[in-house]
Amino acid sequence: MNHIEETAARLDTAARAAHAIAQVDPDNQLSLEEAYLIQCAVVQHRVARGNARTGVKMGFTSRSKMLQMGLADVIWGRLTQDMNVEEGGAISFARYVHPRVEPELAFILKKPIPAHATAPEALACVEAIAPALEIIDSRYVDFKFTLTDVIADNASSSGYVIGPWCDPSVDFSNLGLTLNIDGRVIQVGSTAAILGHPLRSLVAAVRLSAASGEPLQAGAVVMAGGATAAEWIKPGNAVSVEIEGLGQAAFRVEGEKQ
Ligand code: OOG
Ligand code: MG
Repeated sequence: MNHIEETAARLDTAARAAHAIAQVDPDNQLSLEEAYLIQCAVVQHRVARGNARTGVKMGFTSRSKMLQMGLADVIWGRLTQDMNVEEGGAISFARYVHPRVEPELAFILKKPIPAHATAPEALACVEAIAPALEIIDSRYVDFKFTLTDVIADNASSSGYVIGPWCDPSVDFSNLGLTLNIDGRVIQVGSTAAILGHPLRSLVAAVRLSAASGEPLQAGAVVMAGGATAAEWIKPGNAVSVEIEGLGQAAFRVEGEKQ
């Protein structure tokens, strides 16, 4: 097994066993290209177990997230069917290492988007937008990583919850949003935090996917990135996001309270 395959297998096993592992590239020896090759191989393990690809997620598209994690480059990751958590449903805490949640906006496409589409051209291919939550779960000890570490770990992706699909012709450039845990507002923000306009995140997702030879298809979901810092979640938590004019998405965390 080569280094890429061996590292991917370690990350995949860590995700399945919900065990933290040591960083795979603490000294930044890998190139970005190698890190994405590892990510691609990690996702192939999931696909080989029968999980279809459902779309992509963007990371570090807001200043809050960049500051929280100490990294300033936009990254992307691949979503699979098993990561989709039913809206209003529950996740089992035991299946995660140390999960966090963040409020996002999701897109779903009605047509493939050309690789170099402008923002208006990309918007014309969007079927709908929705309030969404991303559950991130780094497979690394203490949720600590370098840029190449987190890319290899599929950008910490582990779950996503999508609320009601809404008409994308509304102006969603600056919608107020809250992240709520157990009935308390825990983060307040705006969709404008996502690269100034979430559509910019979609344009970047289109470009990056096409550049890696996997252009986004009709039906693909794109998670635009956290609009605020992420929050830890624990067994018993009821979590929701509310975006002005779009509605809510929610889930519960099941498991033994510590
Ligand atoms: C990496 C993933 C970042 C976002 O929305 O910015 C991300 C992490 O914070 O663990 O999903
Ligand atoms: Mg995210």
